[in-house]
Amino acid sequence: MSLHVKSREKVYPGSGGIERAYVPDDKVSWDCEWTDYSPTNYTAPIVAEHPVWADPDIMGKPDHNLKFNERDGNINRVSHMPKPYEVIDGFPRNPCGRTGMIGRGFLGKWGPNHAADPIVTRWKRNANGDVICNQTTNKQILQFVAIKRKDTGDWAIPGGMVDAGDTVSATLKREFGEEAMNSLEAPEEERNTIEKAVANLFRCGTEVYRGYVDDPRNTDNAWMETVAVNFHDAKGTSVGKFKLHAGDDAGDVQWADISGNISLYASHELFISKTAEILKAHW
Ligand code: RP5
Repeated sequence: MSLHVKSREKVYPGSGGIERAYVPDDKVSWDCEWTDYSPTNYTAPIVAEHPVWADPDIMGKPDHNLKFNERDGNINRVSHMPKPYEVIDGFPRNPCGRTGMIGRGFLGKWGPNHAADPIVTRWKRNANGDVICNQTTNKQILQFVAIKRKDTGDWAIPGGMVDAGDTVSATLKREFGEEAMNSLEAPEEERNTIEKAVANLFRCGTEVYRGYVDDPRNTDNAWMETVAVNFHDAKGTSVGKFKLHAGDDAGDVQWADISGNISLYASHELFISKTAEILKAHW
């Protein structure tokens, strides 16, 4: 994972203008001593109210009983990073360095917040059904199911949080169903066929990434991690044949062309570029 970029964006998304403290590139690493570091303390009101998906507030409560770097009841607080994260004065510390903000922002969990990202792909085809190649690289063009996020307006993989006690594979299917399939242009009676096609495609995926996400919601004490899995419909006869409906209330969904020019939410460009590499597609 490269240096924090999105995790240092000045204005915290959805906060109504709360700003992070400025962190220069050379001070991101915790190895660089910085005695004057004065991060903004922000936890969104909705998180502070302690809904079911969020941890209790542990600020000022060093004797809290959250168990970091291990399974804590049905909550997975183990990081996908190679080493356990540090816990300083009772607070988990972001393994990728400073973000200019402490507290949890909009993230529910202290420490890692686990997500899963389903990357559903097909080859781009012309009206005759022939696969289209990029004229410069002469490589086949890949498309993936992209959604437009309501919080930032960025295009993204339709991923979501792994609920307490849930598995990554269940989350991959659920999130794809909720965020992308609901907008399929299909009459009600076709839904069964579509659901079967999705269930089949999701039986066998290729893991393309497991680890930290440079998400704009990250703080020094709470951060996103994910498992991104590719489900490729090589023949375009399964999920790949369904049209996606853009522009309804559920937000935009589309088959987006994959190339090196693509700009996506958080670290999603990295996951998409790895997918293109694995499938030897145009980038
Ligand atoms: C990203 O946030 C992950 O890669 C995943 O796509 C997403 C999960 O958060 P929500 O979409 O549930 O807000 O870091």
